[in-house]
Amino acid sequence: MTTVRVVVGGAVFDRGRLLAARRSAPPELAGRWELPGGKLEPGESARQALVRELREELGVEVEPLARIDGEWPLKPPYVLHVWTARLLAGEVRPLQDHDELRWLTPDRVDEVDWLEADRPAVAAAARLLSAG
Ligand code: DCM
Repeated sequence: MTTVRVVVGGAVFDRGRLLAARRSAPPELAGRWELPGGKLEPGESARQALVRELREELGVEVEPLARIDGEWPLKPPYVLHVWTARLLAGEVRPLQDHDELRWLTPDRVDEVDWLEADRPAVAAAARLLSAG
């Protein structure tokens, strides 16, 4: 029996925009855009993992807000969960795993080539942003 392992992605909001991050690795994912995040470590909650990953990858502090309904399959045994999060402090910089970052208004989220798994959560995040 295999237990699923959670990768948590952050739909990071700041001043009405959503953060998109372009992956620099591995080669098969490089150039595609994602909601930044990563794997939960043993004993960690999704909120804790998201705060840690975004500190490591982007150099910022975020406050996780709420989980977006749904769970999306990645390479087994991983599944993607997405949480909205608010930027608390710092300027995002691509410190690890990414080579470009972009802040997108909700009408423009389709302008980047999102990884397939992220698309439903990106659409939900854009609806939340549009609703204010
Ligand atoms: N992944 C994804 N969308 C995200 C985060 C991760 O599709 N928002 C995928 C890419 C990798 C796997 O999850 O196949 C593990 O990610 P990482 O290499 O960042 O740990």
